[in-house]
Formats: sequence, structure tokens, C-alpha cells
Amino acid sequence: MSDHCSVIQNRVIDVKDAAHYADRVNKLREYHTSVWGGGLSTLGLALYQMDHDLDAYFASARRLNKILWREFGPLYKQVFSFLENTLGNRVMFLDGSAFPGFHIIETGNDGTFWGGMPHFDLSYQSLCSPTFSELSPTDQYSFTLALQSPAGAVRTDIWNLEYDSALEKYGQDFDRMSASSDTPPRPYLYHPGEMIVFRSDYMHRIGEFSSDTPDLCRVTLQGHALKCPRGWAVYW
Ligand SMILES: O=C(O)CCC(=O)C(=O)O
Repeated sequence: MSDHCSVIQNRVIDVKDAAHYADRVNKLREYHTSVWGGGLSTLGLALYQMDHDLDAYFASARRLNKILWREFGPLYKQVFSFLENTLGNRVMFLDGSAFPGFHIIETGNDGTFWGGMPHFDLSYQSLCSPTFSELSPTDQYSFTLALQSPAGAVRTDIWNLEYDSALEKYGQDFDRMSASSDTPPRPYLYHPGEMIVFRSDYMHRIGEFSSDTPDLCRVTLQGHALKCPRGWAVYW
């Protein structure tokens, strides 16, 4: 299924496998990190959390990629095969960068997670490894695979607003919050085992959700695919 801002939504793994991997993520709690608090933890460390310190990002990738590969190797293979069919070229890890990792989100005391900040996934611009110099940074997709969905509520909100158009419309230092209130986003609801793939330069955010089972987190696999001459290079 594909529509405005090139969103593709499809099943990648079955519900049973999604539950199995969510369970693995939950059990690897000793490796969870909460950089910003607010109910959001990660397994793996994303570039957007570390783009001020690339040495630390690459060091963390070296340490955590081994664990992620050991625990989720077969999942990465299924995701890569899906992306190859969807994006139409070879998919590989971006050398030295963090493997796709997991967002683990719990609700606050009021039983609600009020949603993430509207943003564009442009963190690749700070990547300056030798590999990056051969990439074409104009083409990048982001993907989210739902693994555990409290109250059936994994939702991503995507605005029909591309970064370059936003710059033209609102100016260089535009406020994403006020841009986001100009037009409503389109909510994409998806279920464990399903993935959405969308252009990284469209404004989006983690959708809000409520749950009356606070122990049941929203668990998703996250990553980005950058177009390069040899195919699509995947990182987080
Ligand atoms: O999990 C989602 O719904 C979207 C995640 C997101 O916005 C991101 O990782 O940049």
C-alpha cells in the first residue's frame, strides 16, 4: 500500500515472531538506555541521540552491534529481504554504523504517552565516515516495524510536509511545533509484524497512545536506508 509522501505499509513477520522478538527486547533490559527520559528507552543507540559525539556513536555501535546481531540476526535478514523487495536494490549495513535498534516506550502515570516531537530524520548529515562520502544523501527512507503494541496502538503521524518545502514556507529556523499545527498529520496505525517505510524528509512523529497495562511497552524496530551506488545502506 503506498500513498502521499511515499508511505508503504506491509507485513514483514508474523504475529508470533513479533511477540518473540518483543520478548527478547524486554529481557535485554540491562542494555536499555534512556537518553532523554520521558518514557522512551532504546536498545541500541541511534545517531540522532549521539550526533554531537560521533566517536561515542561509533564506539557504541561496535559494542552493541555484536549483541544485536546475536539476538536478532534472523530478524535483520527478514527486514533486509523486505526492504530489498520494497526499495528495489541490494540492502546492506552502513559500515561501522549502528544496526537498526529498538524504541521501547512506556506510558506515564496518567496511562498515556503524549507522542513524540514532530521532526525530519536528517541525522545522516552529521555522518562523516569515509563510507558517507560515496553516498547520495538525497534519497533516504526511514522504517518502523511494530513488535508490541499496547491496546493495538502503534501509530506514526506523518505530515504531508517535506523538509525543503518547509524551509521555503517557514524559513531557515522554523519552529516544527507551529508548522505541525498548521495542518493535521495523517495517522498510520499498524500492528505487530507490520512495517511502515517512508521518506525520511517528511515531518513525522511517534503517535500518542494510552494503555491501562503500564507494564506493556510499545516496542518497535527502527532504522534508515540511505541510497548509495552499491544499493541501500542501513543504519540507525
Ligand atoms: O516509531 C515511530 O512511530 C516513528 C519513530 C520516529 O519518528 C523516528 O525514529 O524518527
